[in-house]
Amino acid sequence: MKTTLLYVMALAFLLGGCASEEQEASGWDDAARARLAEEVRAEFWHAWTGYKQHAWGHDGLKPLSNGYYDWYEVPFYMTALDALDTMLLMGLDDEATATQRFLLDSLAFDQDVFVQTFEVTIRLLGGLLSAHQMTGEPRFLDLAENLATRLMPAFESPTGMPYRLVNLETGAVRDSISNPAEVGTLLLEFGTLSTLTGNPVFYRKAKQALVEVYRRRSDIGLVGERINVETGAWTSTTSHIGGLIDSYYEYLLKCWLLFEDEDCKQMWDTSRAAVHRYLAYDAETGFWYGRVDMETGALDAPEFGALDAFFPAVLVLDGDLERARRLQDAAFTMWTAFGVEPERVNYRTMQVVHPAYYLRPENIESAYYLFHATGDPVYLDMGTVYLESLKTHCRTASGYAELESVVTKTKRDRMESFFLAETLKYLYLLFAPPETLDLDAIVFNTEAHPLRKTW
Ligand code: DMJ
Repeated sequence: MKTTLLYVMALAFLLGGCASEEQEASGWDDAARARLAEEVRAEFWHAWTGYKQHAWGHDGLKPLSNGYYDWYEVPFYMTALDALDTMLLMGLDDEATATQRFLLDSLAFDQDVFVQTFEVTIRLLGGLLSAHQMTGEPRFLDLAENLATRLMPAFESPTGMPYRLVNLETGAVRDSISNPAEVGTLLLEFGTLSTLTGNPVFYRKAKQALVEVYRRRSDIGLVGERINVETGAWTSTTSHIGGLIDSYYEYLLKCWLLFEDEDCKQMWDTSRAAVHRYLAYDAETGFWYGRVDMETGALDAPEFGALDAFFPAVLVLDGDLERARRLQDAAFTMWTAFGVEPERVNYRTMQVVHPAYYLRPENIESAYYLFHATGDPVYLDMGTVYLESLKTHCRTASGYAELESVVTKTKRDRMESFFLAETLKYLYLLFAPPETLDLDAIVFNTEAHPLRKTW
């Protein structure tokens, strides 16, 4: 990394927003924050250069065997595209320019492969849109439009809810059993594309999909975790805020924040009320959101996990700081109880239900939003714990590895692209000076790609 850049960053901290008295009293002056931001940036550099050395031209790094993996028969450079806007935010400008050049030369979506509509939308389409907005490069927008056009056949189901898989070349579709997250987490990206290209069809299709999930909520206002996009019938009626459902709720609110779409606000307001009423749970161990039956609200399992930990961030955006703080306290307990958070825990007994840690960002993301909203240094303290845990348990010679188990701390040979897109981005932004990114001027998609309202 360039020393001049480091110097400029340090200076920015000194000149930039001063720490509040509360922060200084707790030992968090600007210099302390600058040190931590720089440490996170160095860890990003470590993982990025490992990816470059061992997995360049592929989707992701295998950080134990120093190999690579691809999601499909052809690579889409998932980690490079997912990490690009993080580099830009960290001021790694030369590296970002080189990566941009590589992506523009290499990305091609005319491939005879079935891809996952949701994952490709949040990682690739979201990455292309934020890259376009941050660099002003029109070819990123062309690529985004090309990709989204190839994804469009996914929406041609009897209900308008997209199939999980679509072939980018033939438009053939597969896999009719989907879930609210995969159906309902497309509108920020497709909607942004509509506003930037002037073609409303992307917004219309993605919004219809979201509405079709909402329409099928139960009488008490909850959704299940699996749905057939051809018949519209629920195939699993377990309801919660975790994986398979999580970002459906996130996008109901964020669609209102980004597009001021009143329908989204109304859908969010109704859904939020049901979620608070039936899922929230005060246990001896803290304030949690559990798993219930969507029809009756009867408790299915007192479980919460790494993915559920996005919800304090959503509560902050909703202006509900009281619930956000309490839930974040609980989510942080889940992290510290094991040294790193497990994928799922029983919050009554604090026994692990699913022991893996996939380098997920949500716990950190929520601490970042809470710090932004409150300025409370307790969230900076949390940030140092996350960073130390990651370095202690997940760092390898070439990057960062997931954990098979937070109990044994056995590593797993995979580094997901969202580690660079989200986990280290949120951790960096937590410590970086506020002017690094004006959070009030953007809305993050669920993969932490900032989308700017330019319309
Ligand atoms: C990311 O791809 C997104 O944050 C998604 O919403 C949930 N799963 C991962 C991170 O855990």
